[in-house]
Amino acid sequence: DLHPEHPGMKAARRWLAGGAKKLLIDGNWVEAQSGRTIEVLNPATEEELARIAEGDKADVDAAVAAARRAFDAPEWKGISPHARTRVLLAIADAVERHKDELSALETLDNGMPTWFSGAAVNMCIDAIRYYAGWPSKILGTTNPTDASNFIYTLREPVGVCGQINPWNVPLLLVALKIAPPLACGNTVVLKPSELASLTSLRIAELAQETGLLPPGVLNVVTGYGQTVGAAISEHPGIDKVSFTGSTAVGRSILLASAGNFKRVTLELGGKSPNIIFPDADMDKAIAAAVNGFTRNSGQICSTGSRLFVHESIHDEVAQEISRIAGGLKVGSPFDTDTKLGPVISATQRQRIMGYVDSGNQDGASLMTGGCTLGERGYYVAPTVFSGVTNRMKIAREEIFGPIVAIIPFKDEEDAVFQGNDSTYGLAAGIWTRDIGRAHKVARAIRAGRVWINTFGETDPVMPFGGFKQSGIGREFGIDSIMAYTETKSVQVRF
Ligand code: TXE
Repeated sequence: DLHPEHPGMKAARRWLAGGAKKLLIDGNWVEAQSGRTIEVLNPATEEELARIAEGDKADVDAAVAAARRAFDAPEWKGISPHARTRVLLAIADAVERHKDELSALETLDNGMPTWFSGAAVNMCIDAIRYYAGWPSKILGTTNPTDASNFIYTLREPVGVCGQINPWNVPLLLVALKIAPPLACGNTVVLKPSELASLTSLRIAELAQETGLLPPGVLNVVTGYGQTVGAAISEHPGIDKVSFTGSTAVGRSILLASAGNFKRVTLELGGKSPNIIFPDADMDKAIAAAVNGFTRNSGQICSTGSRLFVHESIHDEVAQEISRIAGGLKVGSPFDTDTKLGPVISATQRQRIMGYVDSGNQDGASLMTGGCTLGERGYYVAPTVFSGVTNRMKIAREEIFGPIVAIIPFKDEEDAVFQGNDSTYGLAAGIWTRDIGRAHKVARAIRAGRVWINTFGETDPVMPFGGFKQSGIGREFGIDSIMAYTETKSVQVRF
């Protein structure tokens, strides 16, 4: 099962054959101090794919010390913004040259279909290049005052940044956690998810190979959340922590970070409403709704997991969505016609199946799916529940699997009320041809990102993050630049 037909497979296998993957600390690739490693499984075959170093608190300490030295060193602190631009552009170019290899590696590691890992590498490159443009545009202000004064502000880097990532779209998230802090002149200690660390490690290798990053500017410590992740969030030597992952872990990070009042950015779970009004372009709305919960097998924080459909069309839309979703090919992520690969792990598959049971018990109608598929690999069929009420567990909790809850609504006010009736507020979709209604509902929905007549698109120019329990702060766009800098105001009395 080597998939030689994938253009990046040879290079990916060659890299994997290079032995257990190490930690990047102070510019060197080193084993964990404990010498321990973690077995990484290919979710499509359940076989060992690689071993990564099992870092621990001692390794985090070493990485933080290196990152602090690098932050204070003139080779990084004193350089021109144009030099930081060149560093980021060189990293983006290196990623681009290894695009196919990274796509193959991501699909082996995470199980996402190659069409999605290919798109994710492109998003990664775009995001790095977008932030490569920022260093020379991070402006302070000159502030009005009287004739005896001069007052201005500077935006300065925050310091050492602890970056904790999940496993769902590592290629995009590694760009988001590395490029903005480096653009602003910070240094980084990155912890990818123990379930999917490989592309982050490979990109860190490529970044080091540019020869432009002083040692300690970028460090990577792989390992478990309870050890490496907890050590980062508590560490007195870390100035800021940025975390993407579950709401429960986000809460523990916020508590742990209070010790030294770290700046905190949290991008957490969602239960995003996607609302179809009866005047929508129905073919487009339905196609996007299916894509909105099946893409990456629903393992995306902004998955359109609550689909609100006007009661007058609920039954026919539910039928059509089930027909399309039920026909999507679930299978080897290397088959070019596969739409859904496996989910990340046996544990995740079990959690998802628990929600199928819950939907059935609560009396929702199971229209299609509701089962696992195949004998090997963590495959779950696209699953549609219709006639769901917003009070059911499948409408309240983040499932992170290919399951949609279709919920009828009466009118605009009801759609907004039910859409907002959630502890989450990450994203929302609105489908209507009425431009006034589209903007009115966009304002009324309490979510960090709203799509009108589209769903699930990502662009580095668009800030992303959550209202309510979906997080704190925003990433992407200028918001990341603000999040990775501190304001200093300076007064000169003549
Ligand atoms: O996420 P975790 P898991 C949701 C989704 C999924 C569920 C579980 O519902 O089913 O979370 O996934 C690190 N201190 N999302 O368990 O645990 C961990 O090692 C510091 C939604 O994989 O949040 C990993 O690097 N760090 C989400 C990262 O946190 C800790 C994306 C994320 O893992 C830690 C992922 C601790 N105590 C999961 N414990 C989204 N919406 O984007 C774990 N980690």
